[in-house]
Amino acid sequence: MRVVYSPTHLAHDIDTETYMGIPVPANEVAERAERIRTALEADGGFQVGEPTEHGTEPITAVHDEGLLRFLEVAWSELRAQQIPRPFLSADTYPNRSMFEGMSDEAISRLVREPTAHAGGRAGYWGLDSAAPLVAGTYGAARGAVDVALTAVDLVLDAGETAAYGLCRPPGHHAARSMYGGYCFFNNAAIAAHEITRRTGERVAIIDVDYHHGNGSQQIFWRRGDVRYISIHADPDRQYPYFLGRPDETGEGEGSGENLNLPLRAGATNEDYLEATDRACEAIAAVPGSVVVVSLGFDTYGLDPIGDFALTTAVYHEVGRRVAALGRRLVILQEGGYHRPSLGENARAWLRGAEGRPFDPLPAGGFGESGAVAG
Ligand code: SP5
Ligand code: ZN
Repeated sequence: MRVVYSPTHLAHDIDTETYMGIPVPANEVAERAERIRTALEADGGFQVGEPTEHGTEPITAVHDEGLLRFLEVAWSELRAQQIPRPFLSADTYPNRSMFEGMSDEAISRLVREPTAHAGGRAGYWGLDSAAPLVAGTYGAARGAVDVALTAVDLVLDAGETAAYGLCRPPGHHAARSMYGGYCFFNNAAIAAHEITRRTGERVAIIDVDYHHGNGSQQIFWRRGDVRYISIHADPDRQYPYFLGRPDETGEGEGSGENLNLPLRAGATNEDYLEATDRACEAIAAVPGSVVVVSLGFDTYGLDPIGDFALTTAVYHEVGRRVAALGRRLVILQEGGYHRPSLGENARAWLRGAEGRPFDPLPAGGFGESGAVAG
C-alpha cells in the first residue's frame, strides 16, 4: 500500500497541553507519526512518499476562510503580544449562556471575531484549550491536508485500491469554523468533499477514532452526498461531550445520513466488531465507490486517554471488514496516544485492509519501537 507522509508535522512540536486548566504532558506529539512511519517502513510492504501541494482552495471549500486566516497569523500575533510561551489557549469562550434571552439575530451579530486580541479570537474559533498552537502548527496543519489530498489522488488518479495518509495533526474535531481537540483542519472532511467534487458520487466516512468526530458530523450535517458514521466513546463520559449521541441523525438533505454508535467504558473487541458490522451495513446501503476512514488507535486497551479494551489483533480484523465492502479506501490517521503500540496497530489495520495476514511481532512486544511487557 502507498503511504503519504510529510515531515512538516515535525514543526508542530508540542510538549504541553492543558487538561481542565492544568498543564500536562502533551498527548498529540510528533513521536506518534514517527513511530507509525518507522513500523510501516520496517514491514517492507508499504511505499512511503511525500505529498504534493494542493493549495488552500480545497480547505476553504469545507472551512470558513476566517479560520484559515486566524491559524495562519495567530502565532506571529501572539509573539507581538508578548505571550511568553509557545502555546495558545483562549482567554474567553462565547458560552451560549452569555447571550441568554437575546434573539438569534442579536446573537449572530454579537458573536464575531474580536480584532485585537488573539486570546479572544482563540475563543471565537476554538473548541477547547487542548490544541496547542506553536510556530510550526499552521504549516503542519497545511501539510496534513496535503497528505490527505495526495492519498485521494492516489486512489482517484493513480489506480490504487487503498492509500494511507499519515496525517498529523489529526482533523476530525475541526468543524467548518472551529479548531480543537488537537485538530486544526478537518483532513477527512476535506478529502471526502474533494472526492464528491471529483467523482460526483456519494461518499461515506467511517470514523473509528475513540472520540466522536464532531467536526466531520457538523460539516456534513445537512448534506445528502456524504454519510458520516462514527464508533466512539459515549459523550456522556468523554470528550467532546456535547455531540455524538445516537439521536443525532442529520437534518434537511442530510436527514438519516449521520450514524453515531457510542460504546461503553471497557468496550471489548467483540463489542467493537459488532459496531463495525453495523457501520459497514450503513455504508453498503448507499451507492458510491470510495470510503474515507478516520483511523484512530486511542481505542487501544493501553491508550492513556481512552477506556476501551481493544487489542492489536482486532485492528487487523476491522481493516479486513472495512475493505470487504469492496470500495476504494482513503485511510487517514486521526488519534491514538499509546506511543509504543501505534506502529504495530497501524501495521495490523493496514495489512488487514490489504488482505495480508496479521503477522504480529512475537510475544506481545512492539519490537524496536519500544517493547511493552504484559
Ligand atoms: C484527535 C483526537 O483524538 N483528539 C482527542 C482530543 C481529546 N481532548 C481531551 C483530552 C483529555 C485528556 N484527559 C486525560 C485524563 C485522563 N484521566
Ligand atoms: Zn481520538
